[in-house]
Amino acid sequence: MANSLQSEYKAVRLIAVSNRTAIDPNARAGGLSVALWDTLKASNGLWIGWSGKIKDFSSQKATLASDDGVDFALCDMSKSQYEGFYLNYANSVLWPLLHNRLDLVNFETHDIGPYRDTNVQFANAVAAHANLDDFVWVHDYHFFLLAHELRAQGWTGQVGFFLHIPFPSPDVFRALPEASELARAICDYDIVGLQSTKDVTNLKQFLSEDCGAQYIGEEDVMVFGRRVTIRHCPIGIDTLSFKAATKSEPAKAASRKLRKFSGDRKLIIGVDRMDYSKGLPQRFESVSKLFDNYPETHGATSFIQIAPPSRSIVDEYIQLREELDGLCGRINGDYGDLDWMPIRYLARPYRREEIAGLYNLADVCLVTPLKDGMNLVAKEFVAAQNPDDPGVLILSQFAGAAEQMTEALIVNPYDTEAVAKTIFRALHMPLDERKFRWAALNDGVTQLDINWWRERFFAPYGANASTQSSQEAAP
Ligand code: GDG
Repeated sequence: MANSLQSEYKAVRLIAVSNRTAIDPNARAGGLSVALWDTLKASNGLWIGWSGKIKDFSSQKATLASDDGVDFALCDMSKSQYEGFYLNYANSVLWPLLHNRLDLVNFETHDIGPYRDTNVQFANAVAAHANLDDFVWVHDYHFFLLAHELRAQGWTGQVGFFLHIPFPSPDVFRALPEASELARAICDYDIVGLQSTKDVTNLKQFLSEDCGAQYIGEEDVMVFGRRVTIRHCPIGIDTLSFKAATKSEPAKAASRKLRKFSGDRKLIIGVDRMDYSKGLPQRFESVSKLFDNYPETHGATSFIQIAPPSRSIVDEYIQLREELDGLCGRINGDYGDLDWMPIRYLARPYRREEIAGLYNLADVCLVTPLKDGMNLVAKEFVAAQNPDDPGVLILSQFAGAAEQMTEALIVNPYDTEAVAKTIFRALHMPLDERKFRWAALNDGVTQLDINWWRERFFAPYGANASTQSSQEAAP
């Protein structure tokens, strides 16, 4: 199966399915959109997703559009579907569960019905627009059931799945009342790609303990009478284009603007969707402890956090916003001075080029999620550095990226005292050590980029595929 997968994907059209597509400017801050846009653009593919529109009732008919070499088939949602599928099951049940936050899962009000219905709706859109010899590539936790629904309609074509967020340990996954249904449905995909080796181990363990999966070879399992490939595919960024973005006019303008405000102070940066998985309150506490424990940083160091709000009508996200507003106010109130603002917290999105310019200017980047599938910010920061005077990456051990980016300063984000100490170390790291660490990280980010990720997903022999050139033609 795997051999035919790779040979076919170069010749066939890709059909991507994800909840949000990058045709919607509001969805462009997400890592998934950033990653898929370039991949589809290079392959003249079709992208099926939510139109972003909420209608009185959901229409089963997708609207067609096209933008910059990519075709789109966009499905509307009804208000009750948006609430039941998107806000409730996907983002208040699956998102916290898969990020190990059982305390935040809405078990009492949870209802898989709208999730099932939406997976049927999107499976219908695939069946209406794809041919059997296309390769259907489904993305993320919104669509665990999609291949199962397609198979139920008699679809025999190839369907792959990539999970952008973590797959938790079997005991955490078992807490979901519909764990068996979802696991059964995952097995209707031909290939399942996961971000980290931990995710692969967790899924394999669940399938073997709860679904009787038998392992054949390094990657393949026999389960429910099917052969399924489970592959470790850590996502990368479009490194060359990101490096180019740091040299763009908007990048230079953004860094000039910030430099004017910050003077010659050392700069620490964080860039995250405002999400409880990203560990922002703990990060603010760490910065507060930096100012507590190291008075010499007063007036000499500033922290800038860019945090565009997301899912801002879900309760947990409203609470997070309030918590961050409070923490930032307290820290600036405690430590700030007439001519120095310790924390600049900007709860709004910036252009990709502007973000690239800010990374380039920063001395230290804080990527400290409590749990993260990969984390693209860590890779973008490295790509944006100046080789002669690179900044230092501080990275949570709980980000998928920590498996690859071992030359970063790896921290436990819950241990805020230790993170403060690590920030201080990063601010004073000698140039030689900064250069040495950055060069190793930059090699990884350059070689294992977005093209490498796509090649690896489709590659015939998982681990061996890592030697493939990132310059190979796009499918
Ligand atoms: C999921 C997984 C996995 C952020 N603010 C702005 C902005 N961003 C961009 C960053 C980066 C992306 O958004 C965020 O990357 P993450 O990796 O943190 O992504 P998630 O949204 O959590 O997405 C994650 C990812 O999928 C890919 O598989 O890495 O683990 O959770 O690219 O630069 N972009 C712009 N303005 C902003 O203000 N333009």
